[in-house]
Amino acid sequence: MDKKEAVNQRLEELEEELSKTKDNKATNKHLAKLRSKVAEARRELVEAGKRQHGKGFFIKKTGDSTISLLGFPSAGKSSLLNVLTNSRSKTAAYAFTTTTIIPGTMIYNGAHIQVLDMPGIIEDAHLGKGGGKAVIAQMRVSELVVFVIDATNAWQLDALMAELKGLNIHINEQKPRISIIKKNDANGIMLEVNKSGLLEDDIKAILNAFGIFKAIVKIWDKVNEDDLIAIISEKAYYMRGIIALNKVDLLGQNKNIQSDVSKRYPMQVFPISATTGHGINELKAGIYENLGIMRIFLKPKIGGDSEPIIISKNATVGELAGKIHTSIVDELKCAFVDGPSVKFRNQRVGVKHVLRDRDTVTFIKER
Ligand SMILES: Nc1nc2c(ncn2[C@@H]2O[C@H](COP(=O)(O)OP(=O)(O)OP(=O)(O)O)[C@@H](O)[C@H]2O)c(=O)[nH]1
Ligand SMILES: [Mg+2]
Repeated sequence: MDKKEAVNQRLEELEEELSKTKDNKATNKHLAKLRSKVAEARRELVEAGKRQHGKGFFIKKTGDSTISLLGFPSAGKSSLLNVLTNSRSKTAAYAFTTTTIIPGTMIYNGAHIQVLDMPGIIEDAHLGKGGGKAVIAQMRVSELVVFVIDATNAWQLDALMAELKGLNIHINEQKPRISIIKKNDANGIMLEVNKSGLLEDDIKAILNAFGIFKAIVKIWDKVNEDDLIAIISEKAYYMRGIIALNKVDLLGQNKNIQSDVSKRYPMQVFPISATTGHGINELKAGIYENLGIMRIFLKPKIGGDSEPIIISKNATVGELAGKIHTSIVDELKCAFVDGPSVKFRNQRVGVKHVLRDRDTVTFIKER
C-alpha cells in the first residue's frame, strides 16, 4: 500500500467516525479533535496528490474562458462552485475537504465559463507548503482569479495577497512595458528609452546578470529593480482578480467589512453567501464583466444554433473572422453589422471595425 492509499484508508475511518458522532455538548471536544485529524489527513493527501506529476491533478482548459476560485481552507470555494455551476464538489466543516482541482461550467450570457474549485491554500504556499505551488501553477493559466474570503476571517485576504506577492503575481496591475531585443551586432546594451526611474548602470548590471550583453532595450514604464528582474526572468505574472467576500450571512452587525476590503486592494468586492444565495447573481455578472469578453451573433447562423460567438472585448471584424475560420479571413471583403457598434441597421463596415457586445455580423466574401 503506498502512502496515498494509507492516508485514504485512515481518512475513511475518521470520516466514518465523524459522521456517526452526534453533535452535542458532550461530544464537542471529540468532534473538534476528529475534524482536525481529518483536516490533517486531507492536507497530506493534497500534498501527496501534487507530487504525482501528470496524474490528473491539472485540468485541461475548456470553454470560452477559465476562472479559478482561490482561498484558504473552508472559505467556501466548493460551496461557491456548486452554486455557480452544474458541478458538485464536496463541502464540509473541516479544512482541505477538496484535495484536487474540481472543474465546473457556468453558462452566462451564452458564454461557457470554466470554473475551477481549488484545494485550499495556506500560509507559506509560495514556499511550497500544503502543495500550494501546484494550485498556483494552475491558477496562473486562468483568465480571472476569484479570491474567496471568509468574511468572518477577513485577515485571510491580506495573507493571500502576501502569498501572491511571494510568487510575483500582480493582480489588476498593468504589466510594465519593456522591450529587450537581443542583437549580436549591437554595441553593448543600448538603452533607447528609459522611463523606469532606475539608473542606466543598474539596468545594465541586471541585464548582464541574466547573460544579456548585446541588446536594444526600451523601458516605457516606471519599474523597480525587483519587478525588472522578475520580468526579465519571466517569473512575473499579471492577472485579473475580484474578491468574493463569502459567508456574509454570518456577519451580523459587522457590515463595514466590504468597504474596508475594497479600500485596501484594487479589486471589485462582491459580498455573497454561498449557502443563502445572497449576491450570487451580482457575482456572476461581475465575473463576466471582468473576463473582458463579449457576445457576437452571426447571420446567417453557423450550424443553425443561436448561441453567440464569445470573443475578447473590442475585437474587430477581422479578429472575429479569424476566430471562426482562417478561410473566412482570406476571403473577407467587408461585413454588415447590426447593433451597438453601428449608427444604423446593417451598416457596411471594414475588417478593422471594432465590435461591441451583442452585435450581429454578416460576413461578405470577395467574389
Ligand atoms: N454560513 C455560511 N457557511 C458557509 C458559506 N459558504 C460555505 N459555508 C460552510 O463553510 C464550510 C466550508 O465550505 P467549503 O465549501 O467546503 O469550503 P472550501 O473553501 O471548499 O474548503 P476546502 O476545500 O477545505 O479548501 C462548510 O461547512 C460550508 O457549509 C456561507 O456563505 N455561509
Ligand atoms: Mg473545497
